Amino acid sequence: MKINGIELRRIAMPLVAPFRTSFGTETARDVLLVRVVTGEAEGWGECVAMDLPLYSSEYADGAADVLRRFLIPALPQDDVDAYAVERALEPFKGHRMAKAALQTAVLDAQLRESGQPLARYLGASRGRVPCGVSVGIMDSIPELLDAVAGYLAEGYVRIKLKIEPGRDVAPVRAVRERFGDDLLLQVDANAAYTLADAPHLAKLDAFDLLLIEQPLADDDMVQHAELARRLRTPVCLDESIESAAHAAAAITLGAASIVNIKPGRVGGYLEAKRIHDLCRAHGVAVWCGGMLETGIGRAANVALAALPGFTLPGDTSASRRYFAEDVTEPFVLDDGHLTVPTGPGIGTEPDQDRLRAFTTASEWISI
Ligand code: NPG
Repeated sequence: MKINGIELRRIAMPLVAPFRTSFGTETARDVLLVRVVTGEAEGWGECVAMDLPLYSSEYADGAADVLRRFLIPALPQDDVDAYAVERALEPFKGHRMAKAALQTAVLDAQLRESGQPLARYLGASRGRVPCGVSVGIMDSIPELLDAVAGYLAEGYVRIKLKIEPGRDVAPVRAVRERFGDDLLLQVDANAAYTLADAPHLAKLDAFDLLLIEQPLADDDMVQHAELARRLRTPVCLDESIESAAHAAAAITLGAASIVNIKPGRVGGYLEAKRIHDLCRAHGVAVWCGGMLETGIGRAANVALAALPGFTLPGDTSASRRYFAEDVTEPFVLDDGHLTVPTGPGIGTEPDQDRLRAFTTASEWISI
């Protein structure tokens, strides 16, 4: 495959409600999209970097800069496919979210040229995936209970509560008491605690959670292993796992018994699949995380979540969880599940009118 050119496009999408985590509050999604144009097809990739480097070191303007300055110029001239992109970008350190967006756009174009759906290419084993929802930190417990009740009424099969010091045990207790023992419930700390909080975090053991996600700092693999020994609640890693090598280290150390896979965080779907395969071989459950993606990123995540090792419901929520209007056909929950796209590539594309309406900037880079 030969690439003629690449468009970097920015779109601004208002969120239906502010989304608060331990590191900040998102009110809108400023998304960087990558569109790869070949002789026969075009492919889309969504960069999951946020506007501020708070979740990780990457941010949208930085991703656009590294793409135009280093990554796109390093692409091979001919015989381009997703693996060739991965090899060409390998010398550049970090910038996994930027690399993932470019690799995914190339992969999408490649699969559209050959008429193959992404889910089949990755080895998916299901036509629909069960969906969980991530619930942001709320000002009060009644507000939180109302939000959870609303999501359960929509059909979500698992609830994830964002927590932070001071807003952890009480909200979890309230949700467990109100919705009962059968509710699949987990928490996500986004690295807000230290090992000194272990006795406090152990109080969550009483609530029979599926997991606690990323309690400690990203680079605290050894301390996560120590924490895991002190908790009954399984420890799941998100921010700490940026590659299959990190996943292998976490499994060896006992730092995680469950892994959240986000393709953007790990540099793309090829590495995401390697992490899935590694975890599956070790009997470690994985689930698909989310980064407030539009339908473009969501479509690809749903394909990944259909692989056999994804044994826990993911943060693959419906479009309306975040957006009143999505840039693609919206993903709609059906009995708590999303249907895996069956068209070539990611199986969906942006609606041109809506794309235009959301666009704030666009730049074309000829190859
Ligand atoms: O459903 O797309 C989604 C979002 C799920 O909670 C979610 N994402 O830490 O996993 C996370 C979190 C996040 C939100 C990360 C915003 C980065 C920014």
